[in-house]
Amino acid sequence: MLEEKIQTQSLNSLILGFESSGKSTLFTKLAGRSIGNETNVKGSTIHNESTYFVNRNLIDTPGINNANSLIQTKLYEDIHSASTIILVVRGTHFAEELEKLFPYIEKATKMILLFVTFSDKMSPEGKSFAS
Ligand SMILES: Nc1nc2c(ncn2[C@@H]2O[C@H](COP(=O)(O)OP(=O)(O)OP(=O)(O)O)[C@@H](O)[C@H]2O)c(=O)[nH]1
Ligand SMILES: [Mg+2]
Repeated sequence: MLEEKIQTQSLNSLILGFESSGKSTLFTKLAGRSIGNETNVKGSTIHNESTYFVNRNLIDTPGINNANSLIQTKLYEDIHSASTIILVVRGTHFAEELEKLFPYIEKATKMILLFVTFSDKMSPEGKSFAS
C-alpha cells in the first residue's frame, strides 16, 4: 500500500505558474487534447486536471495568486507530492515571475523544467537577453 502510494506520487508532473501564464495552453499542447479552460480570464482553472503523459500523471493547476488560500494550500501539498515541477513563466515577466516562484520550489528536491511562454510578446532586447 505504502509502496503503491510512493510510486504514484513519484510519477506526478505538476504544471506550476501564475494566473494566465499559459499553463493550461501548455497542458493542452502536451496532452494533445483541450480541457477547454485556456482563456484570457484570470483564474480560469479552478481545480487540477490530469492526463497521462510519457509514463507520468501530468497535472494542470490553478494559477498562483494570493487570494484563495484553500487553492494555495492544495498547491503546496501537490508540489510536495510531485516528482517533477514544470514551471511556466511568461517571457514578458521572466525575472519577476521566476523570483516570486522561487519560494514555492526552493525546498523541493525534484526535477524542475522551465517553460517560457509569451515569447511572441517579448521585446527583441528581452529575447536576446534570454537566449
Ligand atoms: N500571445 C500568447 N498568448 C498565450 C500564450 N500562451 C497562452 N496564451 C494565452 O493566454 C491566455 C491564458 O492562457 P491559459 O493557458 O489559460 O493560462 P493559465 O496559466 O492556465 O491561466 P489560469 O488557469 O487562469 O491560471 C489564453 O488566452 C491563451 O490563449 C503565448 O505563448 N503567447
Ligand atoms: Mg489554466
